[in-house]
This record gives sequence, C-alpha cells and structure tokens, in this order.
Amino acid sequence: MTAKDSIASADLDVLLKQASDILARKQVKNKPVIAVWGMMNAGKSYLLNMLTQHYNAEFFPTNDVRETAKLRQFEGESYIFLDTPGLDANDADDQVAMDGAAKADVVLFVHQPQGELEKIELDFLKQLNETFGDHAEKNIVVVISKADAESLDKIEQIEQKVLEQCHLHLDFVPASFLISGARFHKGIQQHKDGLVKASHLQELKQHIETLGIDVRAVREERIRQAQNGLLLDIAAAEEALNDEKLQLEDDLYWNFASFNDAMLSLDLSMTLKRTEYLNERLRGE
Ligand SMILES: Nc1nc2c(ncn2[C@@H]2O[C@H](COP(=O)(O)OP(=O)(O)OP(=O)(O)O)[C@@H](O)[C@H]2O)c(=O)[nH]1
Ligand SMILES: [Mg+2]
Repeated sequence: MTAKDSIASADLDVLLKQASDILARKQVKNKPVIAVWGMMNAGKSYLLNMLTQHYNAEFFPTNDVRETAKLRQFEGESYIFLDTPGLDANDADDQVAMDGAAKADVVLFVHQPQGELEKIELDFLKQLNETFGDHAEKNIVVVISKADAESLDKIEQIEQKVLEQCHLHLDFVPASFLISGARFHKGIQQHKDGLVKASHLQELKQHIETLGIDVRAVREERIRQAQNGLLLDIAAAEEALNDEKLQLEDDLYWNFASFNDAMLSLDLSMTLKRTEYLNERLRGE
C-alpha cells in the first residue's frame, strides 16, 4: 500500500465514521439539551453547577487548571445540561467537545473576559454556526463569564467587541449575557438578593425558557446540515481520489515510456537481424 493509498483510506474511514455518527444521532429524550462550549477554564462547569442548583457539592467538577475532559450531563426537570471539554486546539479533546456540541439543541458559548474572541474561538463558532443552519441565531447564546473579575466598563467593551465579531464572522448578533457565577453562588449562600440579581444568571435562565425550543425541528435541521456537509466532503474526497488516479495513470505512462521505447528498438533490431540472416541465407543458396 502506498502512502497515498493510506491517506485516502484514512479520509474515507473518517467520513464513514461521521456518517454513522449522524445516523446514531436519534436521541430518545425529548428534553432540550443545553450544552456549554468554549475555551478551557472559561467557567463552563461552574456555570452549569449554578444552572442546575449544585451549590454545595459540584456535579460538574471545576478547577483552575484544565478539568473537564469528557462529556458529562445532568438531567433536570425541563432540560438536559451537557458539559464539554474546553477547546484548546488539541485534536482529541476538541473532537469530544465537537461531539458534545453536535448533541446540543442550545449552545451557551462561554467566553471569559480577557479580551475579544480569539481566532480559534471564532473558527469554532463558525463551524458551530454552520451545523445549526437556520437555528444558529436563536440557539447559540454568548455568555461572557466571570463578570466579577473586571470592571463593568471593561466587560461591556469586551461584550460590544465580541458581538461585532459575531456580526462580522457569523452574520448575526447572538443574545449575550454578562454572567458572574461566583456572585450568584455567594448571593444564594448568603441570601443576598442583590448579588443574585447582579449575577444576571436568572436572566440567562429566563432567556433559555423564552427560546421555546422545538427539539424536533432543531435536530432535523442539524442532521440535514450534517448530511449536506458530509455529502460535500464525500464529493471532495471523490475528486481527490480521481486526481490521484489521473496522476498515477500519468506516472505509469511516463515510467513505461522508456521501457516501451527500448522494446520498440529491440523489436526493430530483431527484424533487421532476421532480414540480414534471411538475405545471407539466400545469397548462400
Ligand atoms: N471570579 C470568578 N471565577 C470563576 C467564575 N466562574 C468560574 N470561575 C473559576 O474559573 C475556574 C475555571 O472554572 P471551570 O468552571 O472549571 O472552567 P471550565 O470552562 O469548565 O474549564 P475546563 O473544563 O477545563 O475547560 C475555576 O477556578 C472557577 O472557580 C466566576 O463567575 N467568577
Ligand atoms: Mg469544565
């Protein structure tokens, strides 16, 4: 097997796996799946603990260093909450995060306010946007996390910039929320309504409810988008294979050209020799 063969069959394996993943997407549960998605350490798991009322014992483990490596879900009364590993341009973990996003009906894209969206975040958001098709605008929600870690001015500037980036790169401006899970946690534990209010977590919860997610419509659209994407990939792989075939035929032709030339001159000299021999024999008779 040549190197080219192995590349083509590896590509094909990936495409076949994607096809079977799409077919396996039929989900039994009809509760909307709300997934958090974003860079590592953005505060995704912390936010989910607050949204699922895990105030004392964490259901979704949090940490200052990379923590979530696998998908983890909690089934609440109305929703299923799904935690995903942080995106970090590490192929294996990012694939798990992509698989998680593929299962979601709503994605809370969590961005911590250290600046505007990074290129990698925008690239992931663009991919996500495509997979949601018509539902992207409503079902992708931006969460600027750790809002207590910066001044309100600074955070609002960052939010403004993030929304401009979305407008430019995704072609829509998503709903966005400035959330402080830490304030919410403190507010709940110390019974301080002011802190709970300032955390804006309730607003995010209400927003999710007002989305009125039509689980069937979102999933059908996402499967349709995934199938379209896969068909395009298969067409591209077919074209690449065809190019390889033409190149091989070309190589074969040129590699055999000198051999064919040699055979032709051998044939010619044999004919000459035979004629010489026959002439000599005739002369001798
Ligand atoms: N100040 C502040 N810190 C927060 C807040 N939310 C989360 N953190 C802290 O940020 C760190 C990362 O939080 P996680 O929830 O584990 O982040 P994650 O996005 O799940 O991280 P990975 O799973 O590794 O991708 C933890 O130390 C949290 O305590 C917040 O609202 N305010
Ligand atoms: Mg986490």
